[in-house]
Amino acid sequence: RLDTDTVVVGLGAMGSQALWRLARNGVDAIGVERFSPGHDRGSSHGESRIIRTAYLEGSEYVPLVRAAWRAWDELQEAAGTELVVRTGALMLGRPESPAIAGSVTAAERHGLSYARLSPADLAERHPRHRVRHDEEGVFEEAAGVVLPERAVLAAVNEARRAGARVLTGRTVTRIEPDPDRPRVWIGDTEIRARRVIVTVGAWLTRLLPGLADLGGGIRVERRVLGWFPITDPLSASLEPVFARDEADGTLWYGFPSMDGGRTLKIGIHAEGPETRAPEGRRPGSQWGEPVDPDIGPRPPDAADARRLGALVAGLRGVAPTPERTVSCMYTMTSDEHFLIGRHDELPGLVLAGGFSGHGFKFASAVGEALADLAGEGRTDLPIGMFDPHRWDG
Ligand code: PYC
Repeated sequence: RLDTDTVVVGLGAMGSQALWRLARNGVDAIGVERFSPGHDRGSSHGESRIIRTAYLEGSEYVPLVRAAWRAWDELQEAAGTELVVRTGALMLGRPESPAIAGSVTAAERHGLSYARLSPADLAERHPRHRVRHDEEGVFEEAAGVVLPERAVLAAVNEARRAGARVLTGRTVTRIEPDPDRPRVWIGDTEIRARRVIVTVGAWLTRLLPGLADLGGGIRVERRVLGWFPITDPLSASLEPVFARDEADGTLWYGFPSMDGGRTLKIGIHAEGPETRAPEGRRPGSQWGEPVDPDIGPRPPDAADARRLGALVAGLRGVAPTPERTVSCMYTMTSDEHFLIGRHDELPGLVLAGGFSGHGFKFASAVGEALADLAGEGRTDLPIGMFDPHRWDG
């Protein structure tokens, strides 16, 4: 049996950051990871994640993105390694699309600097993107790429260096909530703690089945991404990350080359009309193929490669056949906002999950908030909108 102050179950994006913050605060903490940190079996891999500030998913997120930028800087400094590459971001779509209208609203409400770009401006400044006459762009400088595997490894290494114990290759089989002494079981091994932070990504409702129906249901879904050969560099400088809202509701995104100009990565965040959200879901919310996280998402097939290749037609100087494709998991909430905090029916536990495909950029601040909640029971970080009780009558 092991005893500690705080156990962190799951050391992906969020848990690794929480463990580092706890250890840095001098808290005795144990982190448990089913695979090895930086693995590709969850939702914290794939080489690149977007960070942007004019948040199209809701201007309420802007204070948390700002906290995340600050917290990423703190980890970069502690670890002495680059985890965030600033590239700027380009949002593309029709003026009324969430990518354009949502980004402009967030920027205006928070006084963020941005530029609206016409098709002619785009042709001149961002020739990679082929847009139609009725589309436009919003460019913001305060954006870039977070390096996910590196970020997880840096946080776990720094946590270890600050005194955390890290158990890898160990699967948590049960968590017993308790207001004073919750317990975590790894097979027959029991860990007793004052608090347990649960950051298990797609496994959230496996470990805590009582949450499965929260807010109308938490669902794990498949998504695909692909790396496409660059046939024309078009410019010598690093291109911005981008997200593009198609007229049919498809929202896809991409990154500058992270391999010296060889390939460019794109992915599909939300599909268009053929997978429209069922009644009661947030408009624009898409429900993709469900995934059993123990089995993992179905590998990409030829149809996925063709679907990605069709989107790449919107880019100049990129070949239409991917060099590599992968599938990954999103853990969706019904309103696509995160779950962070405590739940009355799970005393002694602090949760973070349901990141709905847009959480990684916030991991640095979420980890800090989780460590605060486990320690003080409260945080000054702006996470109120992610309260797991927000759907309560
Ligand atoms: O949060 O920017 C984002 C994003 C892009 C693709 C999936 N999430």
